[in-house]
Amino acid sequence: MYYLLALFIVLLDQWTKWLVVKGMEIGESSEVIKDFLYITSHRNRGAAWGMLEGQLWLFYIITVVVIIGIVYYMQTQAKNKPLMQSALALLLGGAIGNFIDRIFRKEVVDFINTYIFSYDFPIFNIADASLTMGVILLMGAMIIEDRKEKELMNGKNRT
Ligand code: KNH
Repeated sequence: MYYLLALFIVLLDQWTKWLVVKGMEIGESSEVIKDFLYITSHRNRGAAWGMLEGQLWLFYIITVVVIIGIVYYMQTQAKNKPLMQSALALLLGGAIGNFIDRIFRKEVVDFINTYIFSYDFPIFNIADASLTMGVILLMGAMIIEDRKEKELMNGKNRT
């Protein structure tokens, strides 16, 4: 079941956050790849880019809605659609990972500090990466499913 993939993501996310919390002071930064990748211990009380700082209740509600939506979607639409199911598993794992932080820490631990996209790209974590990849993969899966249906329909019309 794809829930195992989601569980793996949650465990990986929580383990890396635990390592950062235990092993680093807030604000401390260690270089992984010069001018490219650093591990910087950071906390975020908001959503992406620190939006809606401190609105924890709003985040709880959105996250619960997101999780329910994903599970519902997995059980209905995404049945025997592996690409869509894995995208949903990535989203589920990421959402739960940050949800755990928000419940137990009242903030999210971030540590992946990259300078690829733009100089001031926000520091994020495994859960965010999983969410972002899930969003991209889900959009891809929808496009592919849509194309398949069109071909199927055209095939019927042609015969
Ligand atoms: C990450 C983001 C692009 C755009 C949103 C959507 C609203 C609702 C619940 C969550 C939120 C999200 C979900 C309450 C880092 C499940 C850093 C964030 C996004 C999303 C726009 C911190 C994640 C920046 C807390 C991709 C953010 C970033 C969250 C979703 C890129 C769709 C780079 C990734 C690689 N994370 O949402 O400090 O700002 O870790 O938890 O905000 O709130 O990610």
